[in-house]
Amino acid sequence: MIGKLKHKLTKTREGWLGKVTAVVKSQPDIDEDFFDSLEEVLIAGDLGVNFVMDLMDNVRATVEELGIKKSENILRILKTGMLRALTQDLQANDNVAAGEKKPLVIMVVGVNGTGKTTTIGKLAALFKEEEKKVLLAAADTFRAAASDQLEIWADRASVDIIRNQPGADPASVAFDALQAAVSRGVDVLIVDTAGRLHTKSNLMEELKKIRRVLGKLIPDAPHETLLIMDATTGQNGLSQAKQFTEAVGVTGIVLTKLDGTAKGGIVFSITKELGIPVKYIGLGEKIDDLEVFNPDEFVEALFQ
Ligand SMILES: Nc1nc2c(ncn2[C@@H]2O[C@H](COP(=O)(O)OP(=O)(O)O)[C@@H](O)[C@H]2O)c(=O)[nH]1
Ligand SMILES: [Mg+2]
Repeated sequence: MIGKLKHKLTKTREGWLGKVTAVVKSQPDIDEDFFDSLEEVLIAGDLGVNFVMDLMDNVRATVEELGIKKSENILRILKTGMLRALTQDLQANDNVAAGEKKPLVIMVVGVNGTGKTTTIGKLAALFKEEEKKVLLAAADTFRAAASDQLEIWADRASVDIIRNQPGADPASVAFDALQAAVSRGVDVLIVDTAGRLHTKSNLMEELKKIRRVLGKLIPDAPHETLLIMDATTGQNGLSQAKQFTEAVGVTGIVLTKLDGTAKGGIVFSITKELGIPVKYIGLGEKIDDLEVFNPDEFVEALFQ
């Protein structure tokens, strides 16, 4: 597991950890210059200014407290600080647990191209592995190709799908799918949604309507609303994310495309800026390229 993660995070690790290591080598003594250089490479590494400020406070305090003089000790301190940042202030990082609710209803939201449909396919496969009965709802009816794409993933994961004509009311597709999920004894219903409509405010209204309609059949549905974020957009993804979290009550983030980007440090600013846990990470385009996010393993893989 760590091996794969380590491999997939190569670019992120090389992007800033390599630079931290270089700073440590060229500035063996911890002084103000060293702290400045360290702060600079962390900010350049897409960790987010606010996160880096907090982290630096934490690092300075630890250095002082322990009387550390040599910069070679800094990686260990950074690692501890980063792990703490990912786990503090968040409730237990409970992952979507099928079984407590039946059907467990997961709504998937996010900007076009972030990886919603792909992630749904991968999630379906994960639940199938747990021997859950899965149903997909193609409520992205805005683009004609979207339902076809979801159907391909449904086939790959060997799960059923409820779809309608392009242009059909997304909320009615979601409603039909939830009815089908109840009558077929489905364990997990995953609802795909559009990432773009004619205007952004329409999209948010549409997503709210889907939520309301689901809640009419099962009052606490959707039980989980996953926002899909593309790691390659770095800090820019955060303002988009805020729009979704304000409008539709996001309960967890899935950070996709962590393979092949140097911007994986975005994980830290997501946690800091949104206060919503990252629950899964996407590490590629294949069906098994999705992992439950584990902060310990993630930080371990980053520093190896
Ligand atoms: N490398 C990589 N590509 C991904 C990942 N997740 C999705 N993609 C790709 O991103 C593109 C958009 O994905 P899609 O699921 O259609 O996004 P949607 O518009 O949000 O539904 C596709 O080419 C996917 O193969 C990932 O974790 N890693
Ligand atoms: Mg899609």
